Amino acid sequence: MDPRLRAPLADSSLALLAKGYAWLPDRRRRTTAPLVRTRLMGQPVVVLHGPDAVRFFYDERHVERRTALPGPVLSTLFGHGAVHTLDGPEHRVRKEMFVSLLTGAEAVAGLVDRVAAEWDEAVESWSGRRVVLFDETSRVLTRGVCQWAGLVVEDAGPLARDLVAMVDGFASPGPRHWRARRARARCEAWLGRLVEDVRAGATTAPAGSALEGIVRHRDADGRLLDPHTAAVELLNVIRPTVAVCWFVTYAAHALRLRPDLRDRLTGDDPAYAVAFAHELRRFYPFAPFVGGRAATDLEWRGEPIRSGTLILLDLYGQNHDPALWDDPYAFEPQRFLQRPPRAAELIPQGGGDRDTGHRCPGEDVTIALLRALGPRLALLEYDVPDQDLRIPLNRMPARVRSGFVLDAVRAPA
Ligand code: HEM
Ligand code: MYR
Repeated sequence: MDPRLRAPLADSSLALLAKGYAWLPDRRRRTTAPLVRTRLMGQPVVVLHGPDAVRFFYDERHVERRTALPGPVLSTLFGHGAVHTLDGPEHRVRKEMFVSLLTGAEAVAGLVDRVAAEWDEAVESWSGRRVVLFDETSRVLTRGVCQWAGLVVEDAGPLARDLVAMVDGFASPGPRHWRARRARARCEAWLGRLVEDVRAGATTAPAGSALEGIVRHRDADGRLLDPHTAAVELLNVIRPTVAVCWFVTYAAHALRLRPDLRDRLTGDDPAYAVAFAHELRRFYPFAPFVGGRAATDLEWRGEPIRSGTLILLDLYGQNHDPALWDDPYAFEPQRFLQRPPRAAELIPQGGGDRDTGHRCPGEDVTIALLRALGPRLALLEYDVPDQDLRIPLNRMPARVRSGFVLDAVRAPA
C-alpha cells in the first residue's frame, strides 16, 4: 500500500472537541502537504482547503454524501433522510424543490417582509426594557418564517427554543445534544401530523407556501415524501432561517467592536448593508466545515485519497485564510464593496453550484434577512450593560456567550 494512504493512528476527535474552529486551521499550519490526514471517531479523514479544493470537493464524481454525516448530526441538526444526505438524481430533484421555494425575488421578499414586520413590532415591545437579542431575534424569525411557510403557531417561544436547540446541540456531547434530539423529535412529530392532516383534507396549506410545496413534492421516484421526510424538509426551511439569529447577534457584536460602522449601515445604502452581511458571514464562526466521502479512488495535488475516505472542507479556515483575505481577522465590510465575493472564496454556507450541488439554497435569504435587519439594529439605541461578550472558538457552534443583552432600548422615532 502507498504509505501515504496510511491514516495516522492518533484520533483527532478529542482535539476537535477541545479546539473547535481552530482545530483544522491549526492542523493545516503544521503541515506543508496539500492536505491534512487524520482520524475522526476512528475513521480516516483528509482535510482540503482553498478555492481549487472547493471545486474538487463539489464535483459529484469525487465526493458523495450518502453515508458521510454522522448519526448524531442527523438526529439533531439536519434530520434523517434530509436533502443533505442525497446524491445524484435523487438529490437533484429534492434540491430543485428547495431552490424553487427559497430563491427568486418574490420568494425572498415574501419571507423578508414578514420577518421585518415582526422585528418592527417586537422593537416596540423592547422599548425601555432589557432584552437578550439572540432570544428575541430567534422569536422574530420564527414568527416571520412560520407565517411565510404556511405554519400556524400560536406561541413562537417554545418553537424558537426547539429550533435553536437543534442547531446548538449538533456538535457537543452531553445535555445540549440531548436537548437537541428531544427538540427534533417534538418538531418532527408535530409537522409529520400536519402533513398527514393536509393530505387528508383536515387542514389546508396556503397556495404557494413552503408547506404546500413540500406536501405536494414528488421525489425522483415519482412518489410523495413520506410524512416523516416531509417534516424533516420543512424543518430544513424553518430551522436555518431561525439560525440567522446567530448572525444578527454577531451584528450587534460587530457594531460594538466597530461603532464607526453604524452611520454607514444606517445610511440607506443597500450595497453597504449587503457588504456588511457578507462580512458577518465571513468573519464570525458558524458552520465549521462540511464533509463527504471519496466516491472512488482520488488524487488531490499528487496525494492519493482512497475510495470511502471522509473528506472535510474547512469553511471557517478558508474564510480566514490570509492567502485569500487581507487582514482576515479585521472586521471590514468595505472589502466587499471593493470586490464582490467570489463563489469559491467566500464559503460560509458551502461552495459549488447551488442548483445542482449541495451549496446552501438559503444564501440569498440569509443575505436579504441580514440586509434588512442589520440597518434596523444599527438604528436602535440601547445601552450595553456589563456582560460576557466572548465568543469562545472551542464551542461548536460558537455564539456570543451572553446572547447580547441590550438595556434601556430606545426604538427609532
Ligand atoms: C446547506 C450553512 C441558512 C437551507 C447548508 C450547508 C451549510 C449551510 C454549511 C451545507 C453545504 C454543503 O453540504 O456543502 C448555512 C448557514 C446559514 C444557512 C451558516 C445561516 C443561518 C439557510 C437558510 C436556509 C437553508 C436560511 C433555508 C431557508 C439549507 C438547505 C441545505 C443547506 C436545505 C441543504 C442543501 C443541499 O444539501 O443540497 N447550509 N445555511 N440554509 N442549507 Fe443552509
Ligand atoms: C442550519 O440550521 O442548517 C444552519 C446552520 C448550519 C450549520 C452547518 C454545520 C455543518 C456541520 C457539518 C458537519 C459535518 C461532519 C462530517
